[in-house]
Amino acid sequence: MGTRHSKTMCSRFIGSLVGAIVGDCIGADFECRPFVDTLHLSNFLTSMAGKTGRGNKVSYTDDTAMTRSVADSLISKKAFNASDMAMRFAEEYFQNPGRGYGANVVQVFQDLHVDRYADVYQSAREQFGGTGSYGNGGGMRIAPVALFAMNDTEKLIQIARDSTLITHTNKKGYNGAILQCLAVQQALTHQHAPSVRLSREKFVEDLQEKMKKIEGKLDDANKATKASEEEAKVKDVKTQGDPSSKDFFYVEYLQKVKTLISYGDVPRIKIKHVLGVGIAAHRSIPTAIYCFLRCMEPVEDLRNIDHGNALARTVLYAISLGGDTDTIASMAGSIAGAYYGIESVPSMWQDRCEGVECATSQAKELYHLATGDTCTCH
Ligand code: F2R
Ligand code: MG
Ligand code: MG
Repeated sequence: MGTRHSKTMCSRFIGSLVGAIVGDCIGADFECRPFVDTLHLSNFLTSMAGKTGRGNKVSYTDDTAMTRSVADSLISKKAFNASDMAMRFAEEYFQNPGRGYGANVVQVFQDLHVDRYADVYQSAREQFGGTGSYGNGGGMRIAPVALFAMNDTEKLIQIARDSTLITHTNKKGYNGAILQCLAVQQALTHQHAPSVRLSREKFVEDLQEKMKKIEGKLDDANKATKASEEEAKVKDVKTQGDPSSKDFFYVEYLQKVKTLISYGDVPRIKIKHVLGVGIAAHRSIPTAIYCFLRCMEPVEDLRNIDHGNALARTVLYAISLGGDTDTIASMAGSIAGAYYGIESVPSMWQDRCEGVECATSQAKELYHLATGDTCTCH
């Protein structure tokens, strides 16, 4: 297919998956802490740098384990295949259950295994008394979908939704994953031009435009589960509230992101309060987008550990907010990596974080599937 896409695009593919990994690996040590002291974070990085020889890697968690399965499935099937992806999620979990999975998603893996993947959407629909999970587990693993469907937004939205529904059927869960996927796509496809900086306001407005269409549409997620339209409506009433109601939930969260960005240096406590740092998709995915946009500029709170690299700043800032640090840093890292490319991921981080080699090779395969070109960088 020629060389329409430059080496830089390939670097951005790798940057996105590796950016996600470094966020997960470095953030994992701080998960669930209400506050993260930047001195503590700085000490952690120093001890990470000092580790040499065997066993010097910082481990990844469920975020990366599931992202790897999404990428493997898309690469091996060259399309979205729900059964294949579900099987990969569950098998990966049973091989390595100690990666810090969400409390309820484990039940989905067990049901999938027992039912032998007969209906891969059934168990997730039954979670939380039929309301489905709104955890951020869909968003945390979605980056490979953005790479795979970079050039086709409709396909991207469809795959993001259908792949998330395997575990998360609550509207906030799967629409959050779609939002995160769109943010990675926008960062990836933004044309870098000398002296033209990304407009942060426009970045958010473009996402709002897309989410307005998604949240304004009658909910059709259950079609993906092969239920009839009527059944889907009944289920929606039972599980999500009135399916004809159009709530612009994420559009409103994005408005808060835009306002906070316009304020400049806002104290971290305010970000935690307004956007959240929790395990719920809606209290973490807009936060990750905010972290990426905010950290295009220096952050006063990070002055002791900021070495001027905007990608590193994004990951460290996300962790410094506390709460669901591995996941918010991973999602913010995947957006930042898609924008800045692999060259911006500090080499010590690449060297010390588990799974970077695998992510690099998956990114190259996804680049080939998306563009027809061979990735020769890195
Ligand atoms: N699980 C964790 N962290 C906990 C501590 C881990 C510790 N460090 C360790 O090593 O063990 N992190 C991982 O989970 C998050 C992703 O979770 P996911 O995949 O969305 O799972 P789940 O179980 O579906 O949802 C998570 C929790 O959200 C609440 N919740 C979701 N939907 C709900 C609903 N409809 N009603 C009420 N609550 C709902 C529940 O508390 C779920 O257990 C990432 O942070 C990942 O890193
Ligand atoms: Mg995790
Ligand atoms: Mg987490």
